[in-house]
Amino acid sequence: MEPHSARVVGTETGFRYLPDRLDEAAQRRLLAEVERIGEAAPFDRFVMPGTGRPLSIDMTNAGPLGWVSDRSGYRYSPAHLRTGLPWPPIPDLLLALWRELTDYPAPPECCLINLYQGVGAKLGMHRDQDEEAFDAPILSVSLGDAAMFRLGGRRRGDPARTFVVQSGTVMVFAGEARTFYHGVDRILPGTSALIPGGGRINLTLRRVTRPR
Ligand code: MD3
Ligand code: FE
Repeated sequence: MEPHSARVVGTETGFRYLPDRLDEAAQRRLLAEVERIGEAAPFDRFVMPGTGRPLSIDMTNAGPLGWVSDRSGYRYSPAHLRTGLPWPPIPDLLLALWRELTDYPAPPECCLINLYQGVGAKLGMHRDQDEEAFDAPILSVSLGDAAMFRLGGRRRGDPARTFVVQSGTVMVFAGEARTFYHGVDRILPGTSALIPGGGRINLTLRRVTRPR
């Protein structure tokens, strides 16, 4: 599917949309990796800083640094908040994808894994700005049920495009697109048989610290 945003946003912004970049076999391999990661580093329902309100999705991480949230704020942590153990390594398949699709000179440090299950699962419009390496791209991989993804611009009020992201889709946000507001409006249940019981998984690869 060709999202209008590929046209409207334009390649000069650094946004790349690659539907079906992972075939079914690769999707299944990656799902198996996510299940392994989830056993070593159990998914958490983080709460928002300040309000303490829980998010509507579950999260875990792979890599040297994991994105976490609690009442004191968002941050990157070298260890799982409950187990105290380091996060499992980022799967090789994802590191290879990063090397192939970005020209960034250092590997990603965080693979944040978002699990969307149930009708209320969504992610409000936000920017990813907890990283020091703001020049590094972000790479996203979707598995399972399709989602309505919303991509805005640099400012919260900028016009936004909404399009469907399906299992196997890879997106790269580099350059200006790295700063764009984005969110997930809702999941389209029953659109994929990949995940037992349904649901959607999104993996984002991020460079957190500046390479030295
Ligand atoms: C555009 N995840 O984890 S991935 C997130 O589908 C997040 O779970 C969504 O936003 C999800 O922070 C969207 C696509 C994505 C990721 C990072 C971006 C789009 C982005 C950073 C800048 C601009
Ligand atoms: Fe984000």
